[in-house]
Amino acid sequence: MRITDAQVVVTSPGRNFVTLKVTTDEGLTGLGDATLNGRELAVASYLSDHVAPLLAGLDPHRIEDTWQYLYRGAYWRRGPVTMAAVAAVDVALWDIKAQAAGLPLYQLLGGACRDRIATYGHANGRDIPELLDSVRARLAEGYPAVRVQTGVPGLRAVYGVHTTDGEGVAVAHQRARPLVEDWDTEAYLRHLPAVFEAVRAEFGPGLPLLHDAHHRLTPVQAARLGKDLEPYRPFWLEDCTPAENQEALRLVRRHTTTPLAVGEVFNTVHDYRGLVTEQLIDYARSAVTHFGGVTPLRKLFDFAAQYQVKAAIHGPEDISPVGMAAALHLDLAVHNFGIQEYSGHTPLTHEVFPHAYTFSDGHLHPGETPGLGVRLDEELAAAHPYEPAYLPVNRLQDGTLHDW
Ligand code: CS2
Ligand code: MG
Repeated sequence: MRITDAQVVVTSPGRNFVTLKVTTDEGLTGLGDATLNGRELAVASYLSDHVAPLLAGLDPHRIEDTWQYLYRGAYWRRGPVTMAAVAAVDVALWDIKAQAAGLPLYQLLGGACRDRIATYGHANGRDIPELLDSVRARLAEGYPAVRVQTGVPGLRAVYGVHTTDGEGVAVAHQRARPLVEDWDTEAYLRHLPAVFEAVRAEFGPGLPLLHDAHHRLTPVQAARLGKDLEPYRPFWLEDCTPAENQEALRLVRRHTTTPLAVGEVFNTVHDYRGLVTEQLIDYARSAVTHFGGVTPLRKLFDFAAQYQVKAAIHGPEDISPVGMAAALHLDLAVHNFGIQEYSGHTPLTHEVFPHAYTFSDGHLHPGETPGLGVRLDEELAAAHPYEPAYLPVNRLQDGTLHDW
């Protein structure tokens, strides 16, 4: 079998997605997700200008060799744009190989280690009562675990939470310039333990509760937050400090038993190495889409397993159904699975990407369709073209731009 063509499709059925479609001379086609939220066209160009011309004529079965060719061969290794592009090729080739074998991808990864994939959903509110309603809504949808995010008294707009003027987060994503949100770390640190106390009081000790700090704390602030949350037994504290400085987590770890999760902005195993071998984290959160594909993420999870670090793949709305399906095949096959983030997609997104995976009773399953089990309705995709959109930024009360 030979690759005959590779096309990039950028579509916006509610938000932007970048998809690579690899075609072969035997009629099989494979899909890969290359969506990099807010920087989509950089990856689209990387793929169509620099990668697609290299793929024609290659044997799609040679996944490892093609991965090494694109990673080592480029000289300029790593980085989110490169690794999202490499991921799209890798996933498309796994899709083709599994279709050729007549098997769902997870079977080629060793077969199922579990029957279904536990998820967590997002609950958020401008204040505690609104958050409690949101948790209730996630539980009614069947989610077995919930991430809780709230507004902070005195702040107008906090990421992931509706602004006080009633404007939704989704609107912010569609703006031609980034929405400016505000931030005050001390106010947040004072408020969050009360949020956890209220959620525990309402829903009891058994509900797994997660929280995402979005890289906004210093090491000592993160250590204090971890300690302050300990009485409420969080499932994890995510991205507590900026991602560039992995050593910060040594200080955090020394002071708290709150489990730590990181990795959604990491691109390679090298970002994790010390964190895993020193056992400074509990969950590795990279997405297939931003880590170079199924091939390297499987290697990371196998490495992490030796240190009791678990897989918890990033699954926000900006991972397309193609990237989500790839995650689910891995989740089913790796032994050290922890939990899968799942935010779902708009109904139109599900139509543009018809898929075999299912969500029921708070659990996902990739389905039994050969390959990834996702297709692309190209006509519908073309009817919803790219729309410029940015993630928000945040500034401190004095106007200083702060960490994401
Ligand atoms: C978040 C994401 O899902 C998460 O944990 O951190 O919403 C993240 O902010 C976006 O994926 C950025 O594109
Ligand atoms: Mg996160």
